[in-house]
Amino acid sequence: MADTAEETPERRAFYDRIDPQNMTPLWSVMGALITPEPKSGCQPHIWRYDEVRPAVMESGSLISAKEAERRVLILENPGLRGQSRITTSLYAGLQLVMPGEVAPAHRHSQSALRFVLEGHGAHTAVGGERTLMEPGDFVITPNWAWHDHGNLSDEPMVWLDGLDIPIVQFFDASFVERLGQDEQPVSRPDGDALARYGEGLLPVDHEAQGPTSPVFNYPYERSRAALETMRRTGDWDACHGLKMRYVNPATGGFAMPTIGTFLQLLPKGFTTQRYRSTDATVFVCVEGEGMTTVGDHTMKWRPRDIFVAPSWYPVSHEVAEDSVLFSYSDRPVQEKLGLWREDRGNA
Ligand code: 1HN
Repeated sequence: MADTAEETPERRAFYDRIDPQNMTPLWSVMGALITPEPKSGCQPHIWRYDEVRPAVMESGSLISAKEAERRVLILENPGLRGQSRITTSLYAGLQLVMPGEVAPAHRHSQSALRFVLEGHGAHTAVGGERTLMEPGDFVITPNWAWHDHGNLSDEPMVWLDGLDIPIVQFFDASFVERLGQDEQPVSRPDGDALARYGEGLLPVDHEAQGPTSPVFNYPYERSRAALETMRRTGDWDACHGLKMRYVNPATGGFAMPTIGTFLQLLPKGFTTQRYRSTDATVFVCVEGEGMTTVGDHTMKWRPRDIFVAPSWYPVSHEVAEDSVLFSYSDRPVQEKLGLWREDRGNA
């Protein structure tokens, strides 16, 4: 198949004639539409927390969480500026909630995850339950669930927001509602969802209420302890070290329908084999220090740094210390559509 058919004066004249009818020839664009492998505008990039933190803190005196509704600095992929995307299909932002502030209750079609970077004890409420958040916690807001955030601690809290905004945008399926109160009524004690659904038990007659995990805070302390116990077997995957997927305990599927989330441990001195997959991935360093090569782009990272690997770019990690990476991607969507592919080692 020719990439682009040759343009002759006769053809050009024809294209010009059909243009007012809102038609255009496939043979001029086919090569760009159907590429032999993924060709993304998304670029490898890193946001170093030390470098971006001052701007996040400065936003705290520029506008209140209430006025902003959500006080967030969007992380825009340099190849996708102006589109509010960190990858082609996903959104990311750094959200700041100052002591005493509330981010008012609303709900929307987009699903959201929070990955806590800084601060202790601020909370988010989902489905009538509050959860206190600590660094490394992975917190979910299912789509169309009321949610509000508050900070009763005496320090700022910053987390990474990950949303499926571009996916919902693609389907033109966005709705939002404001509750009209700062905070939703709290009807369940802290920790109820985790006790009910996250202890290897389920209520005997439990029926899934939707595609999202009923557990909405996966505390880092527990996930980290699991990795530490598992490392004793020394069962390292050549491409991933020890990589776990956050799971919806009611279905065994991903915790969120549109966003796959992962936590991986790479032991000191480990270098992973080159790996590529079609799900562009956002990584967050939780602990340790290392270096990731994405295509021909090498990025050195430390805790709280956020970096991106676009679809089908070869990825290799090399760590100087025991390191933990959280990551998220659109893998559940691609799997459901039969599109997801990976390539281990030969990338
Ligand atoms: C949202 O609701 C939150 O609830 C964060 O914290 C970021 C970005 C776009 C649309 C809604 C939140 C968001 C958002």
